Amino acid sequence: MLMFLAVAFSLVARPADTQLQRQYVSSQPVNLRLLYAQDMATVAVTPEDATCGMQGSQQICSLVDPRICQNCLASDPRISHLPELILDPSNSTYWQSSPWGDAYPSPFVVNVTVSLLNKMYILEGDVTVRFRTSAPEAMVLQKSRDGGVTWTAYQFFSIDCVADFSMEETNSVSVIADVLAPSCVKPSGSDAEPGVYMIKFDLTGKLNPLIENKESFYSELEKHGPLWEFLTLTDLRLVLMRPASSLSGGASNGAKLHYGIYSIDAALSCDCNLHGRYCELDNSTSQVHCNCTHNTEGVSCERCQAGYQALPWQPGSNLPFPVGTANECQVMAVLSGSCPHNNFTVNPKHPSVVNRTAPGCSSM
Ligand SMILES: [Ca+2]
Repeated sequence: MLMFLAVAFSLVARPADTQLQRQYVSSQPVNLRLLYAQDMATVAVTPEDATCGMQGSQQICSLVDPRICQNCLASDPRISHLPELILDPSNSTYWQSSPWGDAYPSPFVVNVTVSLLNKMYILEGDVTVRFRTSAPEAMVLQKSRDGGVTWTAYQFFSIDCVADFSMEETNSVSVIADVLAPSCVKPSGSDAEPGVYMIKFDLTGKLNPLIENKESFYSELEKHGPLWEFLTLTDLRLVLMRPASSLSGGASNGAKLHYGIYSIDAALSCDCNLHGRYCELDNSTSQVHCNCTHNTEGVSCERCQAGYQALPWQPGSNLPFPVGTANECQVMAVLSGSCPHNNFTVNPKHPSVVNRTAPGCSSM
C-alpha cells in the first residue's frame, strides 16, 4: 500500500504508553486517504455533471493563460478527472469540475462530500485541501454527525466575507464559544508546491488555547456536550460556491473558470469509547466496527461482553490525566442455579462486589 502523509499532529498529544502505563485505550489517528484505501470512506461530487466530461468531451483552460487548454472526458481514463482522484494515494491526480459555462446558471455551486462508513470519527487535526492552481473565491467546509442528513459549518472561506456570508472576517479565538463558532477567513493558503494552492481548516490553531489545560479539556470533552459534538463527524463536505476570478469575467468567461482538487486530508480517529485502538471493515457485512478491548463489544465498544457485566458499562476516560481510567468490564462468576447474570455480581478480582447477590440466589 502506498503511504500517505504522516499524521503529524494530534490534538490529544499523549506520552508513549511505555512511559506512563495508560489505563484507557485510545484509537489511533488515521489519514482520510488511508480510510478510503481501506474502503472505509467514500467521496462524491454533486451535481454529477459538475465533474468534467460526463456528457462528452469538454475543454478546460488555464486561468493564468487561457490559451492553454486540455480536453476532459470521463469515459476515457487517460483524460478523465473523476471524484475518487481526491482521495486516491497520488498527490498529482485531481478531480476537475466542468467549466462554468452556459450549462450552469449563476452561481456555480458544487458539493464535494467525503463520507465515513457507518461510524463516528473524531477530528484529530487540520483539514487540508489542495486545490489545482487556485482556491475558489467562496466556499464552506461543513460536517455532518448523522450520515449527511444535517450539516453544520466548520469554516467559511471568502475573498469578501461580508458580501458572501454577512460575516466579519476573523481569526481570533480565546474561549470555547469562539472555538466552536464557525468563522469566515480569506481563502489564503500556501502555494509551496508548483500549481497547488493549499487551504487549511486550522483546527489545531483553534484548539491550542483549550488544550493548554488538559484536565479541563478532557473534562469538557467527556461531557459529550458542545466540544464533543464539534469534534465528531460522519461526513465532511466542501461547498464550492464561486470559482477563482469569476468576478472579473463571470460565467460568460466559460472554459477558464472551474474547480480542481488534488486531495483532501484530515486525521481522524474512530470513536471506540476509549476501549478500542482502531476500527476495521467487516467484509461480510460491509460495516466498520471497533477492535474492542476491556471485555467490551459492539460497533463502538458500547457494551460489556456476556459474562463481563459485573458492573454497568462505562466509557474509558482520559481522566485523571495523563493515566486515565480504563473502566473495563468485569468478569462475573457464574454460579449454579437459575440466577440471572445481571443479578449475580460475584467477582473474584473485585471482592467489593462479591456480596451483591440477588434475592433467592445462594451466596459464594
Ligand atoms: Ca489525488
